[in-house]
Amino acid sequence: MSQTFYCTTPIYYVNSNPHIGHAYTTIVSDAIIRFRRLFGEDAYFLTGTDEHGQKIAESAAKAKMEPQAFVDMMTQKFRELWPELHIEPDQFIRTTEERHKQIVQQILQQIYDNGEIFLKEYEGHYCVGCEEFLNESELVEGQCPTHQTVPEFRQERNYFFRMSAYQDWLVQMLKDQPDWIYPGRYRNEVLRFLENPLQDLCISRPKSRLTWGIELPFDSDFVTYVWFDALLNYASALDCPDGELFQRYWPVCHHIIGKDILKTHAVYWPCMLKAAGMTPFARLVVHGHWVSSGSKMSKTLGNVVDPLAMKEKLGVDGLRYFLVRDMSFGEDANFTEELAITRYNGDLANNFGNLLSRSVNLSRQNFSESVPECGPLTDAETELRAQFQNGVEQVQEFIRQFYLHKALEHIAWMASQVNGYLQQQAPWQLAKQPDQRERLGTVLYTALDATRILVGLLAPVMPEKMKLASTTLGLEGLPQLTELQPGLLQSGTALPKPEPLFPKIQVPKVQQEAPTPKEDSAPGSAATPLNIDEFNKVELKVGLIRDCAPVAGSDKLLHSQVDLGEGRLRSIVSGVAPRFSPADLIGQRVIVVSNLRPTKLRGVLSEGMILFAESEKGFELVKIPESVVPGSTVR
Ligand code: ME8
Repeated sequence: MSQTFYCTTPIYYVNSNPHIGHAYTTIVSDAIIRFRRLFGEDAYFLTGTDEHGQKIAESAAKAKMEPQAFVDMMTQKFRELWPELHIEPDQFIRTTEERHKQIVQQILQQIYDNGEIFLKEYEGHYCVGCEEFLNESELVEGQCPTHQTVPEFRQERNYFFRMSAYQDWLVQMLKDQPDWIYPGRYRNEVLRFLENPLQDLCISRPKSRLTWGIELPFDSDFVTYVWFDALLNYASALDCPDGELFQRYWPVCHHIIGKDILKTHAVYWPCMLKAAGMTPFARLVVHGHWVSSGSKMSKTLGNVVDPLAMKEKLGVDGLRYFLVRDMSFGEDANFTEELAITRYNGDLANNFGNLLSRSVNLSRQNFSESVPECGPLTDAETELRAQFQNGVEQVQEFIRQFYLHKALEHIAWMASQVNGYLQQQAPWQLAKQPDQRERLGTVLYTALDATRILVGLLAPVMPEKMKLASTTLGLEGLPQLTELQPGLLQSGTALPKPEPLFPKIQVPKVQQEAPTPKEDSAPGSAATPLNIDEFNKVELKVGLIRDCAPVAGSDKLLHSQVDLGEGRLRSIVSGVAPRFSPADLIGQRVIVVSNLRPTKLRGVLSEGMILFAESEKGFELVKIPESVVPGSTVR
């Protein structure tokens, strides 16, 4: 029997339209599911909408609509968006569905009967944005740090869930299963939160204040707190506790969420499950936020990017690729149109697209529009084949670790290896030499065959474009996992005329190109002395290199994502590829000139300069101790 896998997204609030953050989590989950299916697993994918609570009731009132009519209208926007983004959930759940309400009531009753829910007088600070009471210690200058609003002070009788009783159990779970909350920094954040005593959780709202919710089964004067209702969607969608889906998928439940809802998922949810006598989820996988000008993008803050508008620019699959590739999983990432187009042009138009079109076109021209025969292999082909064999395993490993950005980085590297191979073998020259025909066939076969493997690896992220690419390679369908090994392309397969898969996009002209630097002064000559005011104009900062990859089509350039403590990563290109591999640089603390005018190198945005010391090996890293935080000034 094949291995099972269950992946959920948060169910999104329907108080306003879906935005790029919602699209991100859902696209990442969809890609994970497609990868798992490629690996032969039986994978199930759930998403949906969260439709109760004060925030929704207020939005409905603003829209002058009944809550039910309002949520019926809004949920459609999410449901209809997903297919447009090539997202194919197995199920879409709404918390206003009768089956969900019944399960919430059953579980509440069960926990109440177990004596874990009690009535108490309560006062506290309620943030409607979070739909949560916040402790004094969680407020920043009296405001909710996530929504930057002053919470309402409330005093009322409410039902409480005895969450404090589960603190020791939860801490032990986190210690026993280090990967349970992933990546580790979020596990550590939860452990730090649990260093303080865990409070009991208020799980009701009096109907005198809010009627838009699920009635408590043991007191009709109250409705259920929206988070207690919403979290249960993950189990109610599978017909817990006896449904066949629940039996099959609950033990392999993976929740993918943004870091904004870590506490509810990592603390409230496992305690609720434990109290209801259910096993906790298998894993909580947490990603960072897309930020815009240093602030989180969110509906409440009103600085959101519309996914449909970006889809018009990059195409759906181009947008999916950019989102998955450019967010280092777990970290925040900056969203700008320019970065998105730069990534698209670099990885898709220049690297992969160019590889596909030139290998197909050259084969069509020279081998009667079909895949040539592969002759004897030289070291160059053997090495490329080995890189691809390892590459497929490496990509699988990254996906299983939820390092999706690394998987795509590796695939882009594999594509650039094939482009490098073509550059070296120069089939366009071989084509001019009649005695090199067999060799020409071998080179083009190798390039086409490698491209076929890339198509299979990229299909979970770009399903539609890769279907087209596989047609361009004359394949009947997308390659399966067992076919992702070199040498399986059938010689003689007809190659249809390729359509450009990823036409290049013009980058909007927001920044001027930097002026060409003056020639270096002659060796041995003294540089012109600067006065201190002139020197002070140069801003030097400590940067942490979070990610690094070769620039497609260049032997010299490396493209780093550098954390300067600005709430986003800077894109910086350095000409040090002959000396360092990306792995040498990732994780290093370096000095960055941070106020250089941004420029483009080989089409890649560079927003600063990493300083290296010249040496007999070319360059050395100027390392900064780990105790120095990214963004520190160097003087
Ligand atoms: O919190 N960057 O719903 P929500 C990346 N209904 N992802 C983002 C993002 C951003 N800037 N902004 C939002 C809720 N997201 C609850 C969830 S689950 C039982 C209940 C994504 O509409 C990310 O996944 O506010 C985040 O966790 C989620 O949307 C919050 O969606």
